Amino acid sequence: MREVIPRIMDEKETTCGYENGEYVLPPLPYAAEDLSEVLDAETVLLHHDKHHAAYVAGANSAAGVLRRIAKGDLAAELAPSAMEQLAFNLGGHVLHCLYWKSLSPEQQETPVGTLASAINASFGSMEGFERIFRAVTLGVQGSGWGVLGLDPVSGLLRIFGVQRHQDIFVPGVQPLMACDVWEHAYYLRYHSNRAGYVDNFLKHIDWNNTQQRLTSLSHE
Ligand code: MN3
Repeated sequence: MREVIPRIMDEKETTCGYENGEYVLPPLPYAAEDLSEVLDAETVLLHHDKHHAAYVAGANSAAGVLRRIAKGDLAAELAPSAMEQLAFNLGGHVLHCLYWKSLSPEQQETPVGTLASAINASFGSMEGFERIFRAVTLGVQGSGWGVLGLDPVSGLLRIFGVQRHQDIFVPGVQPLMACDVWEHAYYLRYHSNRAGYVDNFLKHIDWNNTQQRLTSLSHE
């Protein structure tokens, strides 16, 4: 009989924190105060150390419940709610990992190379991208995200509004860049001015990271 393989992916290949069978909170890729041009350090620390950490804990808790159900130690009737908890919390973990890497402390030049070509092919121009990105992120009702992703059918880049952490509507979309528009992401500095936050976010997108993600997908 084949041995059960506990992991199907090398830990180094995961795009977010996972070690020794547990989801883990990766450190910020910069100091919290380094983002001061776009966000205050208190918001960044609360967001990372409290909110993101809570999604990591929630994902581990739900995954633990599902493991116990699979073993027969808990009733199978608990599976649908545990699955919903996993989707919400793991979705939060994935998108927050992407969010931290989507932000750059320095203002960025517009993309070049293959990413610029992909943006032009998908939106006509950088202005076209920004027009849709602003409208979608500002249009997210309540808590959610604006996500730049790769459409698995056309190979074009698309911008999606994601409700909560998991309702993205098109299965198979590969997220490349994400803007958190839950109020905890921006309220201390921007208050109800989500547009001001999104405009500043747009100036601080780490396009190198987006380019790397696009390149790694193109080579799969
Ligand atoms: Mn958040």
